[in-house]
Amino acid sequence: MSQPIALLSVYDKTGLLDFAKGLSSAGVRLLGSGGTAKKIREAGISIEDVSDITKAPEMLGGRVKTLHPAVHGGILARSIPSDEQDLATQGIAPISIVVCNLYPFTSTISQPNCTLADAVEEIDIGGVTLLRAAAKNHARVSVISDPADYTEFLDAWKSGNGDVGQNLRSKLALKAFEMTAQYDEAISGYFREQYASAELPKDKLAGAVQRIALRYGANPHQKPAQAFAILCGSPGYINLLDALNSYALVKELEEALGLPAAASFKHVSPAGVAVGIELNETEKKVYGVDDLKEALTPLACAYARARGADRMSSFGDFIGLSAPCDLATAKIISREVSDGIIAPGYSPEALDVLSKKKGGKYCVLEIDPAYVPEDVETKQVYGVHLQQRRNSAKIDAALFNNIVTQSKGLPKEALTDLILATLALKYTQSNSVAYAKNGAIIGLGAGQQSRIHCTRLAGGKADLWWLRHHPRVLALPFKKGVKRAEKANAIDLFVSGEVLEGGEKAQWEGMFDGAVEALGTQEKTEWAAQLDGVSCSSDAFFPFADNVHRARKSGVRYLAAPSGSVMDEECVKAADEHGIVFAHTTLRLFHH
Ligand code: 93A
Repeated sequence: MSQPIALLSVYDKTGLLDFAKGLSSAGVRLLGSGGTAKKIREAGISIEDVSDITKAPEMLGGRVKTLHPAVHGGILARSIPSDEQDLATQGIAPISIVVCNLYPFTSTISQPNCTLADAVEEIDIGGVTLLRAAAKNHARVSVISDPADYTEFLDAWKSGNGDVGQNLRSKLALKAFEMTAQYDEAISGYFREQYASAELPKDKLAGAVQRIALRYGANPHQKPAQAFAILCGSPGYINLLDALNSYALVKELEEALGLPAAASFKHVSPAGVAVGIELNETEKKVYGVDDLKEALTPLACAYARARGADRMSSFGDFIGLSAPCDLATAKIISREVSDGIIAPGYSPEALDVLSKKKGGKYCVLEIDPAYVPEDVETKQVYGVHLQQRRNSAKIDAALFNNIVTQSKGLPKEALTDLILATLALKYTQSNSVAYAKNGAIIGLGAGQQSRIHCTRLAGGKADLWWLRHHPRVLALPFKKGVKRAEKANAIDLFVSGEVLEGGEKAQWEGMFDGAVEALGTQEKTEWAAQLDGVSCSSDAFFPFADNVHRARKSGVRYLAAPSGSVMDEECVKAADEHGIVFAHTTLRLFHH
């Protein structure tokens, strides 16, 4: 049998010398492209140049190195007489091993100063052809595309006396196919951004745009990295999860209700979501925007409401806006502690304000409003890829047609709130229950394993939200200079009735001019009784009627949940007892 041949052509030369030495001493004849052969030869390992077998020099400044029938004939030939005859006629030797990794396209285009010409030069042609050819012929040829596989391959080669076995060849081929698919995806994504989105303001993007090399393994069709540009800062993993979920939510919300929408996300669930309904004077105070110089636009109202639902949870939020960010909205954001924002555009003044936040590190993402996600989404957990269709269920008025209680009336405002609450659940970690009023989420219970815990958690938040409207809260005599986040904290302690002691008590009292008397139980009960007309939605059926009773305690008058529980009848009876209007939907909305 003739001596087996390995062709080596690698950009990343990690581990190359040990591997070449190992192959050589296992009796493999080595062939290498220019730089690869040089490095191996300089280490004292014997290797021939590819040009020795092609009888053609590398040309076009390296654009043609390995593209030649002597190479690809040697790789693609099957172990069948006609192929072997062809090789013999042409004087080509079969190649058994291809070792190749590609020009670093992704990291090159991630450089802020990368030009189109730089990107073009980094498109590897010959290497991709080597990988695809060898992977195609994995019935005979081994393709090693990752230095991490060198040791395993060498061990298998030695123990199998030159035959690593079909299993390993197949595994290596799959890896190579994944690698070239991912590589092509990065290239097409780059050019899509360059040529397909001419409407994006190039001056704003020039130099500032970074492309993120998100790894998706075997899923070449998934393209979130090209959906948006980074105008400022650098998002982390959870930032991106929050950004993409929050934008999906606000986009759907604006489509459903015809109003600009905003979401304030934390840990991949909304802390608040709202649409742009005007704020009255009390609400302006509750949401801390009564002193804003700019007139509140509908989008600014939406964010003020979203941020004000649960100020404690929204601390350090990631914001999603359905419409281009304007100055008033940016001004509200600039005063809050926040991690980042995603929106389908920014006015120049708004971008100016936001890009100064956090010493220039505030994360500002601009999503392409024309971006349409793939129908199938994929998640990798513990090395396993899970695929499902995107949850494309439409949430509109028709979902709440089936009213199962004696009370039937669903006013327009309540319908808006039910759509809002239900849409929020579509993007909230399950189990989840949401309460809404005046076009805003006012309490949301996310990620609880028990439904009643969601209902209580969300109800408790709605209660605190309502207590923050209490005249005694609005009149709290804060000293000058107390920061917004400190105020939010102090108000939260005040309305939740937390008993403070020692230093914590002194610190709390130190924020006010004069003594502040705690809210009494009676005062709280009387105030709570004034909350009514709240809408509440659940992402799955209520297993017991306790949920309905609890919801009513926080002013719920309109309720929506899927049917399907053995206790459905009990739940409807409980709703009737309280005069609640209960719509049975047919839609479960678990989200993870
Ligand atoms: O410019 S190329 O697309 N033309 C080729 O024919 C070719 N063949 C291999 N680039 C080509 N390669 C790539 O060169 C490989 O994918 C590898 O990344 C790199 C190795 O070059 P060198 O051996 O000169 O360091």
